[in-house]
Amino acid sequence: MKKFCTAAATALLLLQLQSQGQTGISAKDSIILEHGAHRAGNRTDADMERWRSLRLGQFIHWGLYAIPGGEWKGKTYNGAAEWIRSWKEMPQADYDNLYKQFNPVNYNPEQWAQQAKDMGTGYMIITTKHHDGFCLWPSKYSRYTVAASPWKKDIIGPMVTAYNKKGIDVYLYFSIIDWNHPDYRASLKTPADSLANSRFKVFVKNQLQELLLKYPTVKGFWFDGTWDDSWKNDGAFSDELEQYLQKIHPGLIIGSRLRADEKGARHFDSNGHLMGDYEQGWERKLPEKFADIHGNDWEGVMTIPENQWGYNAKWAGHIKTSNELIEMLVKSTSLDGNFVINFGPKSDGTFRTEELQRMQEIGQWMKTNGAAIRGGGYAGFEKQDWGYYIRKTGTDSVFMVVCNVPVSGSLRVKLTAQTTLTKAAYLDNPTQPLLPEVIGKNEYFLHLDAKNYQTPVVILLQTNRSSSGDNSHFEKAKT
Ligand code: JFZ
Repeated sequence: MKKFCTAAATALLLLQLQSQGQTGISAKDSIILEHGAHRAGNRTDADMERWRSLRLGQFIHWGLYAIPGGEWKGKTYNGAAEWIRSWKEMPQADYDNLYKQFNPVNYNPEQWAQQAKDMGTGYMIITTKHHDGFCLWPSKYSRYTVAASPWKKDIIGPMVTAYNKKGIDVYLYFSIIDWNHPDYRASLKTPADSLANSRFKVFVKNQLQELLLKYPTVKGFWFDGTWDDSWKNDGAFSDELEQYLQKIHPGLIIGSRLRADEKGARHFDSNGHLMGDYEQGWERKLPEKFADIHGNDWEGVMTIPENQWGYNAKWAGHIKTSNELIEMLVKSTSLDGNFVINFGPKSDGTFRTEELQRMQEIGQWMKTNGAAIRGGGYAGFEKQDWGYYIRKTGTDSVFMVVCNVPVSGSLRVKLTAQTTLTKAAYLDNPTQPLLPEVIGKNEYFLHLDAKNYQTPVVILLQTNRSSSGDNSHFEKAKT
């Protein structure tokens, strides 16, 4: 009997282990979930490796909201320009007729792609359909599309082609919330609501399938508008949808904002495991330290002004400078994340000068220093007073990105035991080495050239270490 019990227990344990392997849950999990995370740890396939290496992205919010640009009948809307339809001062019928004016005669996707390329962008995300429901592609499942506008033509196809031609990957933003669709329900209160919701789910699936078939080179979806009860309380559907999309388009990248588990938990399932391919909740804020990311791939999305994604004619409040955006990009890279800067083109298809200027200035910096960003990641230690360390993934090359030059002009670099600094040089001037001053055991000062630095300066370090596999040979210097 005892023997039998042990055998049964072993079999049960084996069974459990097997199912855990399939679902990505671990023995510590308190809840058994059918629609929780299906994988433990980050994806390691080539598509995900590529996404991870690109680091800098361009987000574009473009749609009918660019026409009012945050104003209606002389009044200014204080919210985010792309939300103007929800403002009581703007009759919804007025908004829903804006498509009759959508005619971006200066839309030049080749130029957009060139500008993005010049900024140093590795990938871009375009709003195929925002909350208003207006489709920038001629969807056969909707009448509320570019096809009904004076412009008539597809916006998305030429954009995908132009960006791909420049080597930039394209991701499609898609809002589940759809203010235009008669079957969209935020919550399901009656049997009629449930019926409408069932029809809506078919519609969503059709549109997504259509996008993948029409634009087969896209690399992923960027989902949004998934916070309403109707969506959150249907974890089975978002799970099925994710699997369906990745089946028809292997390698497709989908962030954590799409799904909910069967208990309504979003991004992270009820056991705390990330759902989807990367953490997609870093919006207009960034993690502070490596511990904040829990080892997950992540992406931060950032607006240049405060909370404005679509075109707003009057930017109010603080507008981020190129240097601030560069520092955020550096910080994200140093914490193993991607950084995506948002742009809101005007309704005629051109970018405002403030945005063009930032694209150019960031591009200028990326031209010299992009080697520290692309393929860069966490170096094994935290932020320093002078800035950030970034490691070229899988190598002994470590970049110091100096965002704050000390008044002394001296940067402290402390290595761990068994590690020596073999070389330090400005990234933009590799033949002129910086001679380190030894100030302690494996501890150095690098004396910067006295000059007025206008943008973050990058120093490339080469190190020599006797042990292998140890990543952490620099540590925060004690000051
Ligand atoms: C959403 C949209 O409502 C907005 O218009 C824009 O498209 C943005 C990228 O996404 O807004 C959000 C969504 C999530 C958070 C904040 C704003 N969030 O998680 O903090």
